Amino acid sequence: MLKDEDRIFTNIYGMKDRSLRGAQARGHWDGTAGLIERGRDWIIEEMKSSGLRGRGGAGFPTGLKWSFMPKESDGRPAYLVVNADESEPGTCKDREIMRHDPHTLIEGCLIASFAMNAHACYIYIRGEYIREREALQIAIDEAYDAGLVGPNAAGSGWDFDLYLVHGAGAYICGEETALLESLEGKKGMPRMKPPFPAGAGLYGCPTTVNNVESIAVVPTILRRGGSWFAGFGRPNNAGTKLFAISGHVNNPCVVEEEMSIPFRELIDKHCGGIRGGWENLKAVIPGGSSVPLLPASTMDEAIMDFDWLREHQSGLGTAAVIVMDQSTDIIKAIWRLSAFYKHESCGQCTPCREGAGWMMRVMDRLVKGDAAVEEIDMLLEVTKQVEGHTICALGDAAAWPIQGLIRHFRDEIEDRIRTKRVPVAAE
Ligand code: L3W
Ligand code: SF4
Repeated sequence: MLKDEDRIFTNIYGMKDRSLRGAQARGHWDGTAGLIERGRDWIIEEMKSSGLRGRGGAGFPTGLKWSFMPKESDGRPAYLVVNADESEPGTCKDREIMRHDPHTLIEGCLIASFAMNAHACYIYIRGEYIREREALQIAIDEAYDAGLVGPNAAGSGWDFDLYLVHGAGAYICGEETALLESLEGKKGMPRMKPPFPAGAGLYGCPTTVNNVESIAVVPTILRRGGSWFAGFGRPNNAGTKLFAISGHVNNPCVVEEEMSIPFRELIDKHCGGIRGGWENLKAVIPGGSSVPLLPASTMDEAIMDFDWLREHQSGLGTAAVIVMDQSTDIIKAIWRLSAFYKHESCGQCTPCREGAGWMMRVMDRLVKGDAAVEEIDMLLEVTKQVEGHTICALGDAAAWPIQGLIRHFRDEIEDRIRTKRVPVAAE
């Protein structure tokens, strides 16, 4: 288990003073100018050596992403955009950072912006996060008042402005290019990639989009060294990580742990075990609603990191761990996700727009057992027509949960079709 002194988030439970004074007393904003003085190349190399992989779901190496930004300005300004549009069902880790540890994020914004030659950073926060927006704005104002942000930020010689912008409740605005469209004042619809944002992002300028947690860990990584961070977890799965655990555990929570922690240890140490005991576990969605579920038998051995979960046909995603016990109507649970993705599809590409509705309508009937057994394979075929054939990852996200359901719970679907016995809650 991670020791307290190795935790980056010193106030994730909100028990301490989140103001600037409190944050500084816990070591934040310590020697920030000195880190910046060491220069861009040093910062980017240190981030590469830390092994940090993006915490927003895709796990793309952060240092590598930063190195895609132009080294010298070609006349266009560069931007850092922080994706705080945390909307993936089950995911509530960035919320805790913004509520309780906002200065960790703000200091990270300054250092990361400097590393990418950006004088401006936008934090795009989901519209529903009203309290988080208030907490973050108070912290940004404090940082301006203290000279940590603004001209000659933190005495570093770097002029830096930080803007907090809020969305209006669309899940798709968490997709990085839809987010940029929204920031530009347009309808939040994903762009074709390439070009990636580093080549042409906000207002057509070089832009890096990073998740809140990815940026908030930067100052501590640089203060302690990339090799310190790389010392946690397994190779290619480095660092400490926030896990948001919800569902049928005794104590749902958000906790910072070592990457690659066994699933059983995570649940026993931090959540007081599974409701009704381990034998009552049915299935787990280990990384937010977009990744396929895994049955209890697989979770017995599970290692919570990118590679183990990928090798077992799931993913770490946002590390939002949704635990379901035997009382769960698993078909209805996945139907609910299908309804979500259908609702959130922006509709600009046909496989997603039509496929998401089609999949949801078949799921509607499967929940009631009102289908033919052959339709299970037909549904699977539709998920394969959607997967990989769309502009953004929402199409995959609509397909994968259904694939996981069929892979692991086909018997249960067939049984419902044959017997028409529907759990009371599913009616
Ligand atoms: C330059 C290249 N840049 C990739 C950059 C790219 C992006 C990052 C990852 O989706 C996933 C999605 C959700 N040159 C590059 C390059 N990049 N190749 O690297 O890119 P990508 O395309 O792998 O992923 P993505 O489109 O950013 C993110 C999944 O995460 N997810 C969670 C989503 C929800 C939240 C939330 O609520 N906070 O994040 C869970 O699984 O489904 O698959 O920056 O530009 N050659
Ligand atoms: Fe829009 Fe869906 Fe296409 Fe993404 S995959 S661009 S959400 S229609």
